Amino acid sequence: MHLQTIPTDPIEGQKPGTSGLRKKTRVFMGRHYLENYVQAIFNAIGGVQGKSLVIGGDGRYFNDRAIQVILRMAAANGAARAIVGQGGILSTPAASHLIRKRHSDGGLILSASHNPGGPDEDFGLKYNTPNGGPAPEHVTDRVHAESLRLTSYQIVETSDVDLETLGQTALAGMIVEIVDPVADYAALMQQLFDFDAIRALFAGGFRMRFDAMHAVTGPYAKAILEDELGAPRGTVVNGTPLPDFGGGHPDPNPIWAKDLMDLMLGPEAPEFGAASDGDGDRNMIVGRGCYVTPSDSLALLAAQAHLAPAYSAGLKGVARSMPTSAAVDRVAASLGIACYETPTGWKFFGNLLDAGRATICGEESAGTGSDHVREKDGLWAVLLWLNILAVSGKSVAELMAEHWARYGRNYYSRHDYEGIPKADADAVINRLRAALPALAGQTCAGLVVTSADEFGYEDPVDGSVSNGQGIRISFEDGQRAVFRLSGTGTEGATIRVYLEALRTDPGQLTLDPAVALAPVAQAAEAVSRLAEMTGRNRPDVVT
Ligand code: VG1
Ligand code: CO
Repeated sequence: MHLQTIPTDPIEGQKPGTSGLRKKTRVFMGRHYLENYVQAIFNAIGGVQGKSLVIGGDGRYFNDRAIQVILRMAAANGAARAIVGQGGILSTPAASHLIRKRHSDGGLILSASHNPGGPDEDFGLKYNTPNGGPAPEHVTDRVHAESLRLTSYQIVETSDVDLETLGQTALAGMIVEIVDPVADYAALMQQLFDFDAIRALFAGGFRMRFDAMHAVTGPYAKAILEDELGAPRGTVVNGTPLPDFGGGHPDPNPIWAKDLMDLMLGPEAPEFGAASDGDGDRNMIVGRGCYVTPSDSLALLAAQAHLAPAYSAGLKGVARSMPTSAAVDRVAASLGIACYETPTGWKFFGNLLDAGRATICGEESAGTGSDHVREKDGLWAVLLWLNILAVSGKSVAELMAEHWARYGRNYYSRHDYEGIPKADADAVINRLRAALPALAGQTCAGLVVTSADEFGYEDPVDGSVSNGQGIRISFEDGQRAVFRLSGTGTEGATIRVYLEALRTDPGQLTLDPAVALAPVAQAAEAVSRLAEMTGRNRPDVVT
């Protein structure tokens, strides 16, 4: 075993996006690519000498190989301890919890989330800070800068570490501790929720299906829902993590979790359905005959969280990403608590959670979470829903109907245009940006624009500023269109168009969402000329 300093050249294209660095797996497997990025992270955080790191991932192809490289590099850079999920597995929220619980100096999470996995698909890696959350922009900027001036990296030459056997071993002076990936997380969930009430719910015949989409939450969901809470065996489907997620996108939405949708909207539907993504931080919620949009789920959870023990004293505040619908704003107003609007990406919630300004946060992309960790948390959202269902005794459809009757309904849909040549996507956004100053007061496809701007955020805790976070155009009557470029794709550019329309009239609460959103969809096209400029007549994915 010996320490090596390997000369290397800076590698272009190591700029982290919305959630860490995501690239084609073969790019990560390319010569020095992973090594450069890991060394850049270590350098950016002032080295890892004497530090402890949590390491784990969603089990996708290359997860295990990458962990071996990271461990050898951490040891070579003088780290004192690596805490690794058994088999290299840790869901993103479980990793966040472990970083916090073990007071470690941060963690490395290997995942490309909901993106497909495999040698020709996607891989990703991100650094989370000691608070358990994704690195904020000033840290990722430093990582990028380090990646551009790197001349060498440190690694020890040694045989592979056994990732399967629980317990401690040594690697070139560094302790490698292999831990059960589920136990600590399951214990945390037990503290937050009324497990007795949920157990009684299942004992009383309540049935659900949890689709783990062949991704990381399978073992967590089986341990908690089936073993702990008494849901029948078979409640969790697709529960074994596979390196290629069974060939699909582990993306919990009505498109990629179609089997679950079909079940829930069909005659054999159980009371409740849920799914989670590749790394376990997203959730989809669907009741019998009733799909719940992520924005509505956030609002409902904020309104009913007091039914769960951890939130019985009320919420300090809530936060949502800018493109997320304003449904939760209406709940916050009624509760008399603050509601923050942040840029897309969980890293922007970190300061609000740390400062105790927000308790529950969420994104329209199926991410919801609270101050129990510093990541969004798929199973947490499912358990909070179960807790609310158990204590209220109501169905998902009843809860949503009552919610809309009280607060109004924010109809919502996101249209994704994928694989657009970057120049074309930039042209659409640049044209829109240039048009913004003259838009207010104009009529677009029959709707009057009430305001139009490009979202910029000043963090209320540390004052840091993030500009260029999406174009938002508000129309009369609570209708809104938002345009932004994805920061997580690995091929071409993805334009996301987010559409919203508020209806408060009791007769307007059960429309077909496509009908409710048709006027704002037309106005969005009129104002952006997206179809005309990209030649795309319809979105690739509608959620
Ligand atoms: C997407 C979502 C965003 C989410 C991010 C990471 O980003 O829109 O809401 O935070 O993915 O999710 P973008 O830039 O492609 O729109 V995931 O589950 O990493 O962990
Ligand atoms: Co994810």
